[in-house]
Amino acid sequence: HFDDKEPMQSYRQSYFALVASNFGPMGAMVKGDMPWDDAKMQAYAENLDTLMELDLLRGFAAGSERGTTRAKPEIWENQEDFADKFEDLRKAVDALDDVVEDGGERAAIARAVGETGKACKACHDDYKTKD
Ligand code: ASC
Repeated sequence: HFDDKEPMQSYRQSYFALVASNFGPMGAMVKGDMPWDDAKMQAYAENLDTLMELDLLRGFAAGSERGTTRAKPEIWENQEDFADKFEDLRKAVDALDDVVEDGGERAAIARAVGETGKACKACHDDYKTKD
């Protein structure tokens, strides 16, 4: 069944894989671990913005707890806070997409990437196990 535990775990893990494969290279460009490429920066920002329109919370439906994943049980005990943190990520990505789309300075893009990374981390700190 599509709403069973394992399909929902696969749904959210696939979602985060897409987020990470777009945000990862943006972070790498900011850190100088990858050559800066404005076109790539724009494409990844646009992808992230599109991903923020998807319903992540469906992937954390009741009954889809942990299993072999790194999702902490606290997610299902603090659903409002969890949803708020996802909303914080959406806002950070929105600001990041704006600065990239506007052809912002690298320093401004770097700041927005940093703020987005903080939103990722705030949720991981509370709701994702270390390994
Ligand atoms: C990434 C990634 C994360 C976040 C996090 C930010 O690129 O895969 O989970 O950034 O490291 O602190």
